[in-house]
Amino acid sequence: MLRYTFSLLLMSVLWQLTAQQVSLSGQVNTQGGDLVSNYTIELVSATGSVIAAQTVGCDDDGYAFTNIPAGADYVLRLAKPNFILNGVSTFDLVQVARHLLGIQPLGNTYRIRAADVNDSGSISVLDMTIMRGLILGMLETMPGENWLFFANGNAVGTNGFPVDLSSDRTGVDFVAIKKGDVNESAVPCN
Ligand SMILES: [Ca+2]
Ligand SMILES: [Ca+2]
Repeated sequence: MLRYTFSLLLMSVLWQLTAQQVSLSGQVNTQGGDLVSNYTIELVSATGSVIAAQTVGCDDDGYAFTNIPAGADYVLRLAKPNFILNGVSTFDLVQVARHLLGIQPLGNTYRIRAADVNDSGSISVLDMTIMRGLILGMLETMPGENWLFFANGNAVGTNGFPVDLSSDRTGVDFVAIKKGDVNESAVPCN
């Protein structure tokens, strides 16, 4: 019996030692297809532990994780700390005003989301007031996150983006938008 138990234990240890390891890679781009950098990306386990983290710099061609234990319940979390006025100018303010007045709709879900700087779910004069305050230096922070990430057209929430790593994955890509920048003039490497 003891020998049987020992054999089982040995098999379990051997299985864990040889457990499949996988890799994961992808890019973050603007909606126009420009590579975005200077962001952090974390791979988080089902129990909430950060398995791996990476800061992607201007010279990097996307993110890449290797030697990850295979599993189906990972999530990716992204964040891009950035100076708040990157890409935000009076030109954006005019575009938002024209959208609100019905003169020229922003016409694109990413742009519409970028204009909703207070994360209220709609564009209003309040968003314009915040943008104006930022441009004039009267405000130093924006409500919520500065940059937002999307996968397959859907916003990646604070819980992260679920990713199945039962096998190697490539091309797990995201689109990033800078809040307040409706004409995509933000420098993506900043
Ligand atoms: Ca709003
Ligand atoms: Ca802009």
